Amino acid sequence: MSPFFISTPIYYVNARPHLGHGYTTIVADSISRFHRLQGDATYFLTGTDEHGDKIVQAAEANGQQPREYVDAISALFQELWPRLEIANDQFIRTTDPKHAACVQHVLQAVYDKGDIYFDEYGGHYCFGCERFYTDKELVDGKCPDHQTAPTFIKEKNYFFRMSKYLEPLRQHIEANPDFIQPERYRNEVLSMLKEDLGDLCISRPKTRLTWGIELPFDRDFVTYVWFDALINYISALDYPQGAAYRKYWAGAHHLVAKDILKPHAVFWPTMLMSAGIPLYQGLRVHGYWTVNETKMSKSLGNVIAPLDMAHKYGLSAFRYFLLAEMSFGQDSSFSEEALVGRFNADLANDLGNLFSRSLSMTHKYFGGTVPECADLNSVDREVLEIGQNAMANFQAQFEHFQFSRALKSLWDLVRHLNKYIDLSAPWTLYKNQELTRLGTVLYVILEGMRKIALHLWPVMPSTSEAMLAQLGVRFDIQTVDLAAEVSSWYGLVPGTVVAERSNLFPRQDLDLQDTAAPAAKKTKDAPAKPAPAKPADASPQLIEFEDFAKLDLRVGTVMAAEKHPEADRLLVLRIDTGEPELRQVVAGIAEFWSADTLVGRQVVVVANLKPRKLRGLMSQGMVLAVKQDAGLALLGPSAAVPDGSKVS
Ligand code: ME8
Repeated sequence: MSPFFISTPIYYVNARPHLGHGYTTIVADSISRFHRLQGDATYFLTGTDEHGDKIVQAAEANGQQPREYVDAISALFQELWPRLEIANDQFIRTTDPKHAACVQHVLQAVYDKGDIYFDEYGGHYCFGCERFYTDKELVDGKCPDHQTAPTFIKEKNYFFRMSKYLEPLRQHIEANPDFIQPERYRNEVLSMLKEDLGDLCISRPKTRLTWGIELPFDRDFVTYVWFDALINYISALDYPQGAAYRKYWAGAHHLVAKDILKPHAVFWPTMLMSAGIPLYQGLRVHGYWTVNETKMSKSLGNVIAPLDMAHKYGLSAFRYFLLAEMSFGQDSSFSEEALVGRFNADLANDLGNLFSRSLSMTHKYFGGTVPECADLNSVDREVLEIGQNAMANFQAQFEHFQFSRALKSLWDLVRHLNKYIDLSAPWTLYKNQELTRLGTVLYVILEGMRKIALHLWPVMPSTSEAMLAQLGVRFDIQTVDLAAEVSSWYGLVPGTVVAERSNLFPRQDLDLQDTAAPAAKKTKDAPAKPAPAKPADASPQLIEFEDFAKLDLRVGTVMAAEKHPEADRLLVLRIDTGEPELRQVVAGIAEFWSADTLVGRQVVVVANLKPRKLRGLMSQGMVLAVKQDAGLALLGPSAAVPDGSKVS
């Protein structure tokens, strides 16, 4: 069991939590859960950064005392995380007394080492960044981050001899390629270190700011907010004596976005060197979420509230989307269109359908119990091979914070299992009563589904547990062996009872009401809002009830779909309408629906229509649909119902 410690930045309490904070913290939660699955001793830390000018100004603007204000905003963060299924081990606040004591301990150690000196300094100070800027760093005389003119401040302060440690730091980064990743940020820091970064001002006179931690060696000064904040990573572990520090610090990883690369890649390791504390293992840096190509900001009114998205589209979908959509290290643009598109394609179509049709086949063919797996043929062995690669890649990429690649690999297995179902046609095996072969095919599918569900636990914990429960498996982290999952395919016990149906990811329609971000163009998977219906015919022909009652309308699940070999407009559907055999329906919907988006969907079938041949293929009924200018909508039940249910 190796130790793994993961931290998020401690967030400023000058604003409510938004999507950016949500993303970093969900990533930290997922990676921590992944290490827990691997059996590592894992510790996950997050918290709030509560000192400094910025906070005092925000409290004043809110008509509150700093203490009252920080308590309220910090509580918003603390209350949000469990609602996003974030399971942090500790929530640290820089106003905690234990944190203040630790900051003073480290300051004293650095001071005793002779690495802190007193000096007068005049410079351009940005209150937004809470730091001095050199002339060279300003852009048109303004802070490049805040686009505001800095204030010239001349005062006496304490300085940390950071310059003394810059060369050892450079050597450490050169010798340890994994210290800062992805590579582009490692290179950025190496080029930063080519400049003369000088020393770091680490105090603020109390005449100007009192909301901070007092310097242990001069009571007229408080600690610079960054020197204070970075120490949270060890104060939380009860440095220097704490058992948690001794247990977890050796596996320390910090997760940040690129905005705070320099404090984490330069200030913090040089502080650690001076204080004689071992350096952290790894810094992992991600890019920004943007909305319509701009960084989120309160003033632009484009801030996305994480909980709104989770409520609207489901927490699992939201967490999955964040991890799958952002290529770790690069910027990514957030839009609800993209979220809905990915939801419908990956979760509703690929994963949801795999679950719903496999469980319903297990019920139909084996009374709902996992069948025995007999000898495998080459088609089955191909599934196992694709599965092994998918899981091995998933694990390797996840370990290296490449979440989008990891999920893409896992979806190779999801998609291949859907293909394997079509290829093996269990309905035909059943019709021919080849039950041993049918059992093997279903076993291979169900076991693949179990593996997929298990690997998704770090990303969508409760849904993963629900998927496992549908397969009759109770999630128990103590018994998970991820390495063994790659090499063996026989985890499911034949005879286990599985759920009758699964409706984990019902398709979503885009709903842009109450959304901050303006809509962009619609995606293929997000149908446009319907155009108003044409006025009804003024004099519809009336029929007797008895005539209507002649219609036998049934709900059925599309188990397979393919293009008609000889007609572009036709699709050939195989629909489970609860009868011993699947119904073949030839439908003129190919213009509007692709075969793979239909599989797993419940539709309404006219079941007592006289069979007729359409371009050479027999069609046993029709599916009901509404045709509009915007496309063709298929009719179906609003929630899953047993196949064969009569529409009345
Ligand atoms: O910097 N995209 O706090 P902070 C992605 N208190 N991530 C984003 C984001 C976006 N658009 N916006 C914010 C501070 N984040 C200091 C940290 S640590 C010792 C002190 C996330 O509230 C991302 O993790 O400004 C970023 O690094 C962090 O919020 C900044 O949070």
